[in-house]
Amino acid sequence: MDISPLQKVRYAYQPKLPAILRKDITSIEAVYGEPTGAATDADAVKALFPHTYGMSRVSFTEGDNKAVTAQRNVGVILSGGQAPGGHNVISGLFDALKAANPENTLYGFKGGPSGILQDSYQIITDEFLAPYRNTGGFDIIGSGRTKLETQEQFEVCAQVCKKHNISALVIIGGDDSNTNAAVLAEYFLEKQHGIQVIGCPKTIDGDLKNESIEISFGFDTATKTYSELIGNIERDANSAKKYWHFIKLMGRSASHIALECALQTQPNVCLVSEEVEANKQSLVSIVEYIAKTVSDRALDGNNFGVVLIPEGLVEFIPEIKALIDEINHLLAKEEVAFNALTDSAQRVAFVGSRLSKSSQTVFSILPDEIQKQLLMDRDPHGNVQVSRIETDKLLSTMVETRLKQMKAEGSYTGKFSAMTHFFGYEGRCAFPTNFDADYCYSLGYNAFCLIGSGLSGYLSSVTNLCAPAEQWNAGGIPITMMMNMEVRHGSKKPVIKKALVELEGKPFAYFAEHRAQWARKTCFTYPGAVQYFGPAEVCDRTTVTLALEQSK
Ligand code: FBP
Repeated sequence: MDISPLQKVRYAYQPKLPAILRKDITSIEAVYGEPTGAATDADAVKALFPHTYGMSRVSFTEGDNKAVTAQRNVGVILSGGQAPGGHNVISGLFDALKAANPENTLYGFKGGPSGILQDSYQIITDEFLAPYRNTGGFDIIGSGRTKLETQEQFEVCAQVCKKHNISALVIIGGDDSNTNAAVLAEYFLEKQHGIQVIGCPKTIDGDLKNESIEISFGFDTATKTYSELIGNIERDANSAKKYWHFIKLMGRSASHIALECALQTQPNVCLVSEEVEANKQSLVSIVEYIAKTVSDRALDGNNFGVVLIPEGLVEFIPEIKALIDEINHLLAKEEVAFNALTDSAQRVAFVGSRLSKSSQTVFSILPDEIQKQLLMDRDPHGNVQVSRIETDKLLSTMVETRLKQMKAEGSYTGKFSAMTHFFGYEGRCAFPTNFDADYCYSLGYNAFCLIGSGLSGYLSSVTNLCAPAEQWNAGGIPITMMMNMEVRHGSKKPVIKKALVELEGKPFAYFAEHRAQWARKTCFTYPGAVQYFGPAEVCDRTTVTLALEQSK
């Protein structure tokens, strides 16, 4: 592998662990807290998870755990979209496993969950792992979006594990992958296969969180990477003073990424999907709001600005949400007839003619390209692939049209020239920040401690993240406590409840307090590139979201 100078020096970085995980691994003991429930729909979740529902929270403290040294083989799977730090989860897991017993073996299943189904694996050794430590990406073993959901698949997993004498699996994934981890843990217990399952909270989207999972890994690095780019664009806009930049940001349904980037860069507009939904804002009113901001700034001679758009926005605009729901049901019901059509115009006509009157009207005002994008394949979990819907272009085009009307009416006199961008993939494999490097290594190390304590159906939890790493707490929470029932592919399923932006939360409140000023004036802030070496206040700072959430 050809390596860059930064990659070379990052190999030498020693990730920081919480104090408790720095102890001799045989003296890290699990302490059990209160039994847990579910996010909502407790009875339904309990009925589906008789062996893993209601388990207690766990924290680690100094004590005695000689049992951790028993020889064991562990399998690891990277699941779903890339997030910076995945390699460090594997590094932490590997180091803990070898600290417990040098005879232990780590199997990395290749290409995501399909790797275990196909028994495709890589034995992780120190030499193999070395070039991946503290680097971004999931290329060490690859990732994938195959969903482990049928009993047949679970049984294949059990047989593959037995073949290699694997007694524990670590699944590194987001909400959907950890939902699968919980179902698999339940199945292994029911069938008495003797295979533990532990999840690790991954996703740049930041939507897998609660009080025990303060943030999913990758959010820190991804938002800092996007914020650097947004800051650079803001400075360009403020220098040339001739463009409005519409920037769509990855993040699926939740607007955590857009909000965090807004807090870091202070753009003129940042849409927050959760607020759009709460206020039942229509597409037309969103366009009106942006057009008004553009025209107000034009009064001051500022024909430039920056608009941030969360990628999931369309799903939260009430009339478009209703349209998407109808399309989802329709595509699930008429899958065969729809898939038989190969021409995209025919597909649009097929769907258009089967919609309710109100959804037909909404569908018809959308530009052709957006209509087609709404019909693209669902992901394996039945979600619309929001990252492929060009909301940035939709909004900039509609704002331009509205400004032309305003000009004709005499209420707008400025110049409007728009550029569109989408920041997503460029943030998912960046070198993890010091925070993500430390956090991920700790999550992996901690995952092995949960295995060594005989637990299954737990999510690795490291908390108190605004404090220096040595003060972090380590433990685990039952995955079932994050679950509720939701409609997927047309029927109700138990899934981890997505954590959306809370409109009563401190990060949104701070944004709401400042946005009018950021809209009219030019208050851009320029975060600059992620720094790996230098003063701690630059290199080790957490996100603004986390800092505000944990502020007293
Ligand atoms: P995960 O939920 O799997 O972590 O996905 C993160 C994500 O980057 C989303 O923000 C985005 O919508 C999606 O992946 C894109 O998926 P793909 O990589 O399949 O294009």
